[in-house]
Order: sequence, then structure tokens, then C-alpha cells
Amino acid sequence: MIRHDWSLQEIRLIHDLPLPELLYRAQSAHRAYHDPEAVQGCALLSIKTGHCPEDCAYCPQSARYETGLGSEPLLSVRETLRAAKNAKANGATRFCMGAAWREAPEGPEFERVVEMVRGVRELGMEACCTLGMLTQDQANRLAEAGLTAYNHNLDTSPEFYGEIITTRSYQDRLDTLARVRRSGVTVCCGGIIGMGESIEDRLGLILQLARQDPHPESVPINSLVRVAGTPLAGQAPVGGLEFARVIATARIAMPSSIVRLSAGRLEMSEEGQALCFLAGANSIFLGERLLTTPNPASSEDEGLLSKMGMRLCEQPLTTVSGSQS
Ligand code: SAM
Ligand code: DTB
Ligand code: SF4
Repeated sequence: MIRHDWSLQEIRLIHDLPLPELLYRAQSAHRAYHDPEAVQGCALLSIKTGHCPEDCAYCPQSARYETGLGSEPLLSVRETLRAAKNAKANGATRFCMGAAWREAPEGPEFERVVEMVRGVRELGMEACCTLGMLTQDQANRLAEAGLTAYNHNLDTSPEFYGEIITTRSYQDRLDTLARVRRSGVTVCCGGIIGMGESIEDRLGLILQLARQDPHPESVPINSLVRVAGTPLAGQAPVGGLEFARVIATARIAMPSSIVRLSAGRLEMSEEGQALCFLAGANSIFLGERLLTTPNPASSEDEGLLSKMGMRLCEQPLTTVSGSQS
């Protein structure tokens, strides 16, 4: 049953269950809506890199931190579609284009992104964008171009958010998410674990997502990639069991959503990643680069999936109307 009336106490009780019971419930929820042997492969491309005016404390692309990352102008449609074709050939069915903008610009740059979305859809892939804040008109134009999903993360609980970002509010993010929802594009919204937040903050994020009606169709759970020069570079790594508990809790609270084991896999063991799949994660990013940081090589991922007797989904999972097959 899909619920939207979760309380923090209920989510806490689930998260704190003995691990065998938590995994059993997560598996049961997973199997009610998804093939437990298949994961969706997605690919990321940074279409506009660096020099972002925001101060997100985790992010290598903020202009405020010395991370050694250059600034690159918006890629061409041709370069982007070349990367998308390559991603498709490597097994990805969803292509996500990320830009280091506070908000999507108006004018020729936006038109170029619209062309990219059209081109990715023509390849038969799901198209996702993450461009910062959007106006309603921009969301509608992306919808018209066939955009499958828009990624805009809440990142953490409303209470902890101010420790991480000061240049835009939680409400700004909720407003953009509402515009995406209104446009008919599906919502991709999640957060980051390992920024120094409490367990209550992790569950506060899940509560925010699980109280939305409908739930975000896609929920990326990132483990912080600690980048030298960012304020969060010295955070302690998150243990695999702790991380899997968050995945399982998200899976139980939002059973029909795709829960994505997103950034941070390079630092996880094979066993840690396997536990995340058993806890209900059913998507990973493929390819050696996320936006600006490294990701496991495809040979590693092929090895892991084959050892688990699992496989990549051959077909896209999300249709533009928001229904999942
Ligand atoms: N600038 C746009 C925005 O912030 O909405 C889009 C790109 S931004 C890089 C997309 C998401 O990547 C962020 O919301 C954050 O959750 C995630 N992210 C960024 N840096 C990360 C890091 N070092 N570790 C894990 N996730 C990260
Ligand atoms: C999301 O939640 N994770 C992806 C995607 N949405 C855009 C981004 C991860 C970025 C990790 C840091 C980097 O490579 O720059
Ligand atoms: Fe900019 Fe997005 Fe990075 Fe924040 S997460 S600094 S908005 S690119």
C-alpha cells in the first residue's frame, strides 16, 4: 500500500528495526512493485561545469571553494548526444544532464538544453535534467520537449539544511519541485548521507519525500563524495550498514519509487553495495565519472552484478506521464 501520511516516529521505528526484519520488510515492499533482480543503469553528464554561485558545502562546483575544478561553458548538443549514445551502448537507459547553475537561464542556453532533451528522447532513452531552480514556463518547455524527469534534491532535513546551504532555502527547492510536478515531468528528488547529519535528519529527509503525494518517482540516495577544498572534506565516511538502513527505510516508505544508489559507490565495498540492492536499491550510475568525481569502472559493475546474479534493465522504466512499468 502506498502511504503519504507517515510520521517521523513511524519512520524511526522502521529504520531502527533489527536488520533481518528491516531487510525482510524492504524486500517485501521491493518485490511488490519491482523486479528484484534488475537495476536500472543511468549515466550522468556535466553539461555545464563549475563556477556555481551557490554555497552547497558538499559541492566541488561551488565557486566559493578551491577544489581545483575549472569552469567549462555549456556543451554543444552534438557533444552531449555523442555521450548519450555512448552511455546507451554501455547499458544505460536513462541519461541525466547536470548543470552548475543556481537557476536555469533564459535564452539561447536554455534552448540548447531543450534541444539536448529532444535528442536524448529520440535515442529512446529516458532524459533527466538537473539545472537548479526552474520557473513554471521553463518546466513546461522541458515537458514539451519530452523530458522524463527533473532532478532537484532536498539534500537533507529542513532542520539541518541551513548548516549545508545558505544561498537558497528549503522552500525554494519545494517550490521548484511543485513546478516540475505541475508540468507533468516526473520528479527525481533525494539527498546526501554523510554530511554530519543526525539519524533524525536522515529520517527527516525521508519523511519530506514520503509525505509528498505522489511520491517522487525517483529517489537518489547519495553517499557524500568528500572533495578536498569543500567544507565537508573532513567528514567521517558512512558505514555500509548505516547506509543500507537508509535505503531500506526509503524503500519501505516509498515502495513504488525507484531508489537509486547514487554517488559514493567508489568508496563502498562490493558487499556494502550488495546490501544496498538487498535493501531495495534498484538503480546505479554507470560510467567512470559522475558529474565531476570518479565512479566505479564498468568492468567492476559488470563483475558485481554478475556475482550477484543480477542484471541491468534493458528497457526504460519511467514514462513521461509518471507511470512506471
Ligand atoms: N546545480 C544544480 C542543483 O544543485 O540543483 C544541479 C547539479 S547538483 C551537482 C545535483 C546534486 O548532486 C546535488 O543536489 C547533490 O545532492 C548532489 N551532489 C553534489 N555534490 C555531491 C557530493 N560531493 N557528494 C554527493 N552528492 C553530491
Ligand atoms: C544526484 O542525486 N546525484 C547525482 C545526480 N543527482 C545529478 C550527482 C552526484 C554528484 C556527485 C559529485 C560530482 O560528481 O560532482
Ligand atoms: Fe551549484 Fe548545484 Fe553544486 Fe549547489 S549542488 S554548488 S547549486 S552545482
